[in-house]
Amino acid sequence: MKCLFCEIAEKKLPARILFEDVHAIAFEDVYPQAPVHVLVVPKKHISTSLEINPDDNWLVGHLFQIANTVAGQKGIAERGFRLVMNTNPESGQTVFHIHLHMLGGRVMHWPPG
Ligand code: DGP
Repeated sequence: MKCLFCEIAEKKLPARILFEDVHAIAFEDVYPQAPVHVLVVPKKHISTSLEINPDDNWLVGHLFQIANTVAGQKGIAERGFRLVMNTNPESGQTVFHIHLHMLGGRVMHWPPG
């Protein structure tokens, strides 16, 4: 079965791309849950956070750095933003290719529900 985020990373499907390098891509979430809702996605296919290998540790750190960059571009770095990675169905994961949600532009609530 085709992976949605692999297809976006390969430009086979459209997305509003905000950042891209050889390792990762960041694009607007199509169902935004906040004024800023960006998905930061590695180009390497990793299904869930449970499949992150020690060799991928740098890549996960890279996703956080990209999220910081995009938060700066969006002007919300100082106000604050939330980074979330869902793992498996009870968390709400629906796309099984890891991605960091970067949410901001409004006050976030806790617990997140
Ligand atoms: P999660 O539930 O954590 O697996 O997050 C998946 C996110 O992906 C969800 O917020 C909606 C978003 N999404 C689903 N399909 C598409 C799509 O085709 N394009 C974009 N840009 N986002 C999508």
